[in-house]
Amino acid sequence: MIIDRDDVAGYDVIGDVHGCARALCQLLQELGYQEQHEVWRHPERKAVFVGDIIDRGTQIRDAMRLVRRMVEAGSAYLALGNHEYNAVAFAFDIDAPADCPRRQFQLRLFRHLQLTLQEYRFHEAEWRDTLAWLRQQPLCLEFSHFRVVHACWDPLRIGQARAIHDGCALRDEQFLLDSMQRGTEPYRVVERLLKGTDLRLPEGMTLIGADGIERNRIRTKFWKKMPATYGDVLFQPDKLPDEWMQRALSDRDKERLLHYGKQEKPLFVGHYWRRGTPKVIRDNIACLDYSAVKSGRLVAYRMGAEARLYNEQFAWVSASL
Ligand SMILES: [Mn+2]
Repeated sequence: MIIDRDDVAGYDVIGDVHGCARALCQLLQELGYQEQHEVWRHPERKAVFVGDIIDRGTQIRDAMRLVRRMVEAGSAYLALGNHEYNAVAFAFDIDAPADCPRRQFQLRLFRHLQLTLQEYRFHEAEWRDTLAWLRQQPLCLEFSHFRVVHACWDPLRIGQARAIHDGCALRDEQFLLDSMQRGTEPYRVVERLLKGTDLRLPEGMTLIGADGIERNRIRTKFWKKMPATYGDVLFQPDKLPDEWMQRALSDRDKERLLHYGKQEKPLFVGHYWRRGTPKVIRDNIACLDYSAVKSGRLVAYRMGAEARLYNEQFAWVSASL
């Protein structure tokens, strides 16, 4: 979705909320927003959410309602995260037989959605309505001087997403169905935009993450020019053993990676579970996910009209409220 005609003084881009509604209220207040008639507004600014409003936290429904009200009232935008995608996909056309590959795909999403489904269990109609609303929201946002996507800006995949309802691609039933099938273009669009680039670990190697899940892939940077080793591109909280960090990338590995150029518009992402004090990755890339929920921070970046990003523009609250 392209937004070039907003009459505002600036935007407050907000990282993964993950059900931390109380922290979100506190952050909005610190940014100068006020709640009027159940909608948080700023007299001259708008908020932009990078996605992942649901799952993990304890006030998921409150967080979702708050964000939806802001978007519907025109005081915020939402770009979908992989968790919203999971919720939409999980619930879509669930009558397929259990042995059909799409149903298998949907069932694998369940473990991520348990807390959300639990909070909505006595609000079924509201949940269905929320899912229908999420399907109308975009997978990426482009403003005149900056961009927002949950995990990775890949021009090819962004173009494919935009070709369908101006980036609100989940509105399209066939896109949504195909996105649940490995190897299709919609599957690649969703994976790339909402989960980023990754590399498969060498044959037989796996890594057990802090979340206890065993993986054979690592999340990677999509902005590194001419990387040589796994260590050059690793971008996730779980470390690799030293000898893997120094391992050379093969030509095939390099083909899987991307390079977001230094001259591109500033880009905001969430998704990556950062730790510590928020700072920019580069003067045109900032990640706003600082692990809200797990005693991390809920982070915003106050974007004005400037063409570059600065550490001084971050604001945050502790999200272990
Ligand atoms: Mn997230």
